[in-house]
Amino acid sequence: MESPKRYLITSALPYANGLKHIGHLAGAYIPADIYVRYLKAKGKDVVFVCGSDEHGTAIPIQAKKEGTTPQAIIDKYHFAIKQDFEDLHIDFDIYHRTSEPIHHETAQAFFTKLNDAGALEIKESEQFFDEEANSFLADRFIKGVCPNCKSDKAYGDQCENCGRTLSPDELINPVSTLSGKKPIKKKTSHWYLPLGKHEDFLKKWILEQHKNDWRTTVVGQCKGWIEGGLKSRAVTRDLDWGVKLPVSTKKIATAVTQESAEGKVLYVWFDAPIGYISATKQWALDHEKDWRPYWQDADTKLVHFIGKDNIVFHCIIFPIMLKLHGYILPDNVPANEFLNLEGDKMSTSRNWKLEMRDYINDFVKKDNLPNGQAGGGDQCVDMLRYYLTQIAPETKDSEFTWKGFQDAVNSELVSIFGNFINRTWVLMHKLCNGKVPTFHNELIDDIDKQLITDIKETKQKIEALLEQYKFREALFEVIELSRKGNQYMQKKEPWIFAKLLAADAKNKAGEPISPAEKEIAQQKIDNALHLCLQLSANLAILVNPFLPGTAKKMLYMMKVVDKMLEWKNAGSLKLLSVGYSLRPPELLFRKIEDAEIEAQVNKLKSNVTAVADNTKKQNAKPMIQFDDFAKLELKVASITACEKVEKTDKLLKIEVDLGNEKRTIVSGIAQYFTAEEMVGKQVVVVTNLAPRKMKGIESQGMILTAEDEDGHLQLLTPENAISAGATVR
Ligand code: B3M
Ligand code: ZN
Repeated sequence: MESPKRYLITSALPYANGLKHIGHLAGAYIPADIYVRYLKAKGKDVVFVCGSDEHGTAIPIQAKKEGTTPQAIIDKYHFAIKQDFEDLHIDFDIYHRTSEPIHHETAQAFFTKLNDAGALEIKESEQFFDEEANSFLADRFIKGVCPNCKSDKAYGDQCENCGRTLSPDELINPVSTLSGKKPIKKKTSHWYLPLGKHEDFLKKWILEQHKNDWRTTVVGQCKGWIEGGLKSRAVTRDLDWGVKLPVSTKKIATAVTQESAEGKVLYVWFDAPIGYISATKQWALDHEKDWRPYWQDADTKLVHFIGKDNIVFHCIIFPIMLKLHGYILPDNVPANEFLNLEGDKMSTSRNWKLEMRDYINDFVKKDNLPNGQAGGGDQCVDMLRYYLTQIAPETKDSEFTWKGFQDAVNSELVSIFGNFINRTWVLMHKLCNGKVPTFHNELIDDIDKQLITDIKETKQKIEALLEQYKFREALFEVIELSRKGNQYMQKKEPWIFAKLLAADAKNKAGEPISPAEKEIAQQKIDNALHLCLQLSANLAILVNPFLPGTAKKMLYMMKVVDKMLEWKNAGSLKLLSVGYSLRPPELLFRKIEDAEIEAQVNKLKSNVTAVADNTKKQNAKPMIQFDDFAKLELKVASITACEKVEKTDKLLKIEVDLGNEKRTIVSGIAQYFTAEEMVGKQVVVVTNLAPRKMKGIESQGMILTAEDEDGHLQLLTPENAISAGATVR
């Protein structure tokens, strides 16, 4: 879309269920922020929206973990995440919340409009249900083995390990995450969005229209989805946390009764993207603007910045919703791949991660220097923004290493960019009295001309790259231009001419330098520093979208106002007026010391060890020899009868068949299994355990179970049926 009238830029709404890490930051927030800063420098009409995603099963699950309410969780994390973004200079125009009434109303109205138009289907089906928790098991309330990668970290909506989007029915060995029990199936009605009906539209819109301007990784994923056959997707859930299903829904009467809308909420992935719309509405209210053109006028360019696990929602499902509603479609969805950390995937459960908050505490806040100083807060923010952009996973997964961070800062920011600015300032104070020197046109040479061309071309290159969402390469061009500045200085050698100006300076023939020669020497110095200063001003403009704190500091050193940073000024060689006096040099960046890097790597390792130790400690028992193990007699038993032991909560009396003998076993598992469901099961029994009496019944063995940290309990059952009495070893 060539020069649209306005822009609406969105970053994925983070779940308010925990702090976010630098992988999120690099994926959906820094690139969006760079793009928005660039557009704003161009004077464009642009609104940058984001906010917390406060619905879905992730929230009540976290509440359970922290022993508190979902409301307390979203309040805690919404403000914490918002603060982290602010601290890292991610400058949203609004950071909204999906728990706000304006969002609930917007999402409900959206649903009603689609439903009234007949765009949704209502179907009754059997869904997993947890009898103990009295809850249907959608999304993260159900867990199992991933059909794709076989990891056991797959939820009813997505596999944590391979990222594949799933439905509960696809899970192998599904269990409830609420009780740890095997779920039953129960009938319920839901509203579905029939994606298949929109296949032709998607094919044309993505696979034809956008096949060249969208990232290949994004088009590739969409192609896979479309060609794999688009199934209808439920857009409602039986849950009590979320946006309530609007009961005014006219269509209810047709297929289901009014009651079936009760106790239902919108699926989190139905309401969350509508969060972009409600955020825009709130922003418009706050600024006395009209929100409608941003979603309704075809002359608006909508761009969604996300991570690759959100592609299907932003490229397929939400666009269908937008089209059905009559809103504009995204012009691009520059999704990023994943960022790994020190050779491994980031993982919350293993604590292998670097949260934004960690970096803020250890760098941004720690130095405690005023913002202006090298190593002060602003500069630390820019060091991270720099490295995360330099390694942005734009085309494939990439990796954050602390050594890489140190190298990027020390050998690029400090040694190339910072060094150029510093040399320029030091020399202009030493050789030009701290004032912008004149440029003597008659002395212009090819080296000067080349630098001028480089400045102008770099601006164009960066612009073209940013328009294509190639942030890594765009940033590279900025550094490249400062490298050229260093090379220019090296060729011009103003310090050599400075020597000629000394009172007793002699030329090669050993004769005193004439006043005319001295004048030429000064003019050559002037020209070199004049161009270096104009280049510095250009660099401030070009670096501003990426490293705003650095640009701000450069403005301070140049004693100029923010207006200079307008993009249209880039390429100009008249940014600093001759004779204008500039502030003394200050370092833009500080070096990262080896000790800081070591400390971070150690911290990471000890975090993981702490988690592992904790797990170990819980299970630690002294080492045994094989003979000790061989003392156990373990056999497979078939359960033939089972009943609850009277007047107890926990005990089941279980009759088992061990092939050549029958036994009675009393087991404390009545809170996990009903007597009925035990019958017919095969279990593993310790058969040589000394009998003991419980509630007057002699227990002649022990049934083996597995229990996880959250107290979820499972029986150990052979994979396939086997003869009763089979030996276990
Ligand atoms: N909260 C998922 C995520 O953080 C989700 C994004 C919503 S964007 C509308 O990955
Ligand atoms: Zn998987």
